[in-house]
Amino acid sequence: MFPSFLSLANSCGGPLRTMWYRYRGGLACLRRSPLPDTYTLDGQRHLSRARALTLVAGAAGAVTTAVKQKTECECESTLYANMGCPYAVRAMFALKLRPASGVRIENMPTTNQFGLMDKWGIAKGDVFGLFRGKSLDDLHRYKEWFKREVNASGEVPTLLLDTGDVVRESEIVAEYFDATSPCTARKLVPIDPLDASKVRLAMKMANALPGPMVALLKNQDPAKDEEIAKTLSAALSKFAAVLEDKSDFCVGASCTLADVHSAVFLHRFGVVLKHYRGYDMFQQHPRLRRLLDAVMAMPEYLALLEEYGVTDARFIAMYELYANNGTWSQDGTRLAGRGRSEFGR
Ligand SMILES: N[C@@H](CCC(=O)N[C@@H](CS)C(=O)NCC(=O)O)C(=O)O
Repeated sequence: MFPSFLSLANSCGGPLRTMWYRYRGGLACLRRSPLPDTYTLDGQRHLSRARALTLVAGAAGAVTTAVKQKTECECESTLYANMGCPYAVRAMFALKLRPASGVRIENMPTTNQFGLMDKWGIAKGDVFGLFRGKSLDDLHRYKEWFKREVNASGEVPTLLLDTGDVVRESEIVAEYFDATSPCTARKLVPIDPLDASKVRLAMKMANALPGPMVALLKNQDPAKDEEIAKTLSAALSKFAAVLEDKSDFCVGASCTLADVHSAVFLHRFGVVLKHYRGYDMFQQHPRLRRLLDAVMAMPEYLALLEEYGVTDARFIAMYELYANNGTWSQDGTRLAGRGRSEFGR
């Protein structure tokens, strides 16, 4: 029955096709409703699988009932994200810039956060206070469910659509928001193909940044700082070289996907590399300071920072595990690697 309805819907187009997608979304929602009500982390109501199945049994396959079921399911798109992760923040920032209704954000713990929370407990290890009132067991089960049912890589950002489809990879999720937002105020990917190509080029150059940023922060051998910083600086130069010279944003006079892509990394790694390694990314690259300042003055970015209580101190606390490369004291109570140090010392 399903395939024949699909072909009918496809051949008729319009309302029937919409109905099919809604119906399919309803089913996907049921498939993806694996947790009893008590298990959800956001306090919102989700039907348990058992309750959903009971309702489906009553529906007896009627399309209209299934569509109604979807409404009862309160299915909407869910962005699994986390302020602690710069990739996830790309998607969160893009959603602020290109809003859409019906997208709710769920905080999904990262492996890095578990690294702190498993040792220190949630009260101290959950630096952004994303998981207050939850137990570690709940969080681990939640993450396992996420890997099993939504994204096997366990990565944020991941966007689960109300159809059951999954959109993943930060720049792709960000671009999805850009393409689907009903908001007409700005586009993150310019309509003009030449401008769009410049955005892509800047993003491609920015892809070389996270590797050496993380490497420098995790580096436990001061003698290797110089070499890693050289690689990082070369990547920063290549990125800066393709940026707009008539404005402080990457391309054109306003924020594009390239700014979303790069600024979230410049922001937090600017802070933590200075704190933990005495390395100032912006000293040799003032153009990148201007880019970051332009983004940090945007109301949408400021709103995001305020919503999650982002401060330099919190970034510093969150990246302590990296700065020690995950080395703990023997009694497991404190981080005991290199931690904070001068550059090269
Ligand atoms: N290439 C991915 C990278 C995303 C990523 O590495 N996210 C990290 C957190 S910053 C993650 O979720 N890792 C899996 C985990 O922590 O379990 C993207 O651009 O979205």
